[in-house]
Amino acid sequence: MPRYRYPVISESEVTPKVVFENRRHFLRQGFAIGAAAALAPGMLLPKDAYAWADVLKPVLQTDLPSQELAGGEAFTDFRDATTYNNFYEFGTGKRDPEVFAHNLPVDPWSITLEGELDKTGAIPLEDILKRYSLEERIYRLRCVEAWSMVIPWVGFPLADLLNYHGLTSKSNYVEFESLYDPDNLRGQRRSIIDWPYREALRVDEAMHPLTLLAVGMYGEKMPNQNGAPIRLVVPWKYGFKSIKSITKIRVLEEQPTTSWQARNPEEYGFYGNVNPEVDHPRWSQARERRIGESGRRETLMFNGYSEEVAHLYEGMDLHQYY
Ligand SMILES: Nc1nc2c(c(=O)[nH]1)N[C@H]1C(S)=C(S)[C@@H](COP(=O)(O)O)O[C@H]1N2
Ligand SMILES: [Mo]
Repeated sequence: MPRYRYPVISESEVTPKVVFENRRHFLRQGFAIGAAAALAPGMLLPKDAYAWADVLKPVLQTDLPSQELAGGEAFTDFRDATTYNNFYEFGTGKRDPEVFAHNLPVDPWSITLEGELDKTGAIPLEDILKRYSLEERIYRLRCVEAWSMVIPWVGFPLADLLNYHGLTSKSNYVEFESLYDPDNLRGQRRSIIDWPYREALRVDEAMHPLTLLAVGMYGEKMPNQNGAPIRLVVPWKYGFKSIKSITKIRVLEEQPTTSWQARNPEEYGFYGNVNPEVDHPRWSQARERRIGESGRRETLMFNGYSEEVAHLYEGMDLHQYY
């Protein structure tokens, strides 16, 4: 019998309440300053300073959505969701992203679209945001390390972007790349994984209405440590598929290799679907720790989104395609 280990989250790993309150205040204020400065006439600011944040501001609502929308599950504390993170560009410690992600250069930001699309090119994020209407979506995020959170995300379906740019008959896979900038992203000065962080989806997964490009959470623009300014959220897959700080989207005919597959193909498959019946080679996936709770919950097939996504994998052996 294998002995399973679970990552432990100690109480000392989260910031005290006072720091959390300050932090929220700071985030809001910082946002207001950025927006106001860009609008003030005659100021010597670069023309595009916070152009995407200006577009985002009017559509964000700083109130939390009603708890009912979470289907009876409590939201994870904003504090926990922003102080217990995986973002290896800033180091492998759960606190590293909160401590170092102020170095993430988020402005200006653009995404380059390449490959099997009718329209390709580098698009400024503000132009992307102007095209689509943003929605608030409450999704569970289940990390492969057997912890999970419930987060109100703000974003738009990836399908909207792909439809706009036009898929071709050869559009079988969608690959994503995160920012590569070792001067600012200290984790990239070490070969933790094959940088830049790369992830990919099959095109039907990418086009699924649950697949979200998120630009905010908890009614705020995306905190740097959570993948500012734009990240993926694929709620039925392990967290590593939800790639942060996206700079490139490449549509391909052949299935690409992801950074996690390249690092350890036995442990991380291409699909990464949440599946309590397929264990990670070093630990069980049957249960999870919801951040903020003390006990453990049963992990649900496809993270509880079976009704929406199980049909995508009909006839596939999920032990083979993990
Ligand atoms: N670019 C990038 N994206 C990433 C990661 C990363 O290290 N780099 N970690 C992934 C993992 S393993 C998880 S569980 C989620 C965590 O998201 P959160 O920290 O916002 O909860 O981000 C994913 N996206
Ligand atoms: Mo993860």
